[in-house]
Amino acid sequence: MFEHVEPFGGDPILSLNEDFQKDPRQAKINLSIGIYFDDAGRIPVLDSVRQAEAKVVARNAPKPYLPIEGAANFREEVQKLLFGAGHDALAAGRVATIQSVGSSGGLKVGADFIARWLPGSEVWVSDPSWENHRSMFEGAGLAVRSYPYYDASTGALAFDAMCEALRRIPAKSVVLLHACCHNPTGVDLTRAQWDALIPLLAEHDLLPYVDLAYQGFGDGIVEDAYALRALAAARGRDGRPLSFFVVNSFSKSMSLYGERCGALSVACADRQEAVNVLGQLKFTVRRNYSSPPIHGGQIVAAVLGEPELRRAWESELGAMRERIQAMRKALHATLVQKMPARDFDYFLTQRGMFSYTGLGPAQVDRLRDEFAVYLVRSGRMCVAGLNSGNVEATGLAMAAVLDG
Ligand code: KET
Repeated sequence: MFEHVEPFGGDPILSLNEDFQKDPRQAKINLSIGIYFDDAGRIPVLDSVRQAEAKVVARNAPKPYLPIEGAANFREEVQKLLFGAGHDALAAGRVATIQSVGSSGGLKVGADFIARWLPGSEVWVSDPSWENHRSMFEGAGLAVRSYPYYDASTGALAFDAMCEALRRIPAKSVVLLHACCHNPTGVDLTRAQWDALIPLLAEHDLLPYVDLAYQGFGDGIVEDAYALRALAAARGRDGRPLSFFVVNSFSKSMSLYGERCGALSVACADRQEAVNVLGQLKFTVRRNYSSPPIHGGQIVAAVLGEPELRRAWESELGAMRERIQAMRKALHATLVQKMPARDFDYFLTQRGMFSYTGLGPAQVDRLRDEFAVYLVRSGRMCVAGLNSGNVEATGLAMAAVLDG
């Protein structure tokens, strides 16, 4: 029956993280997976989350199946977080939101919806992007292509080339965009660039699909939602509100990775469309995993909805963001000291958890084999894995690899 089944080639991120766990070397440094570690190298349990969870457990509530679309309080809090309470789009009832199994689950439900209702649409992802984007949309049966994004020669955004390419792609194509903290490059659009891009998308009848996995790690919770709010204010070619998808995640922002908390929201032109879209998202979920889990979503809803917990979370998230920035500075300082002729300013200008180091696969392999420093082979470094105990060693190892 299964003789023809081929071995799994492994995942460029998750398999590497598994290899790291197995590495017996004491002084190993994990800068591979996109996880925030604290200064002691541990995955933090946020205080706000711990308190929220205690409240959820104390309720001693029964555990029925959630509705297919997820818990109402969770969905409402997500909408307010993304768009701002009282936003016109929410008041108009034109946003359909489902609770998803991580934002990955939301991405796939959205991809399945597109495959069913916009079957000829191609999906365009940035070059480069999170490796799993391509894999997920292809897994839904969609053709995936890429648009220019990162200019390796300057380390900056190739914004003109990006716009030029998007002007030429077929109408109704899906354009995958990172709202902030681009994975893997750490290079984001400025507000002015979003303001220029959005009318272009509308004019060419393209469907934006925004991935917001790192809200709060760029400039702040509200600041990092700028693209969403600008999209929500935009009009399509027909003069009606622009339609777009957004998936968001609490894996990183609440350090809730394994609870798989995320959501998919679809902004529609009007309330009736939103009702129909929500219905079809439910149908997709029902014949896939039926309904999402309760526990993590209730923790998120409590953190977002209870003012004291919310304040505590915002300050904890702010501290994570600042710690990453401090690590960027520390790494930069070591590298500049070792190699003063070289430009390492990109570590300071790139945003969020990741930096694209420009190291090639052979250099990444050397870092791992000789120095036990793990990066993704694309040269992506998770800066959130640096801490005061390993940042200098990382800088010295990088300098050694760059030198030889
Ligand atoms: N989108 C992006 C851009 C992203 O980086 C991740 C995870 C996800 C979605 C999925 O997150 P979820 O936990 O399903 O809400 N990225 C890290 C982990 C992974 O590859 O799964 C990473 O890039 O290392």
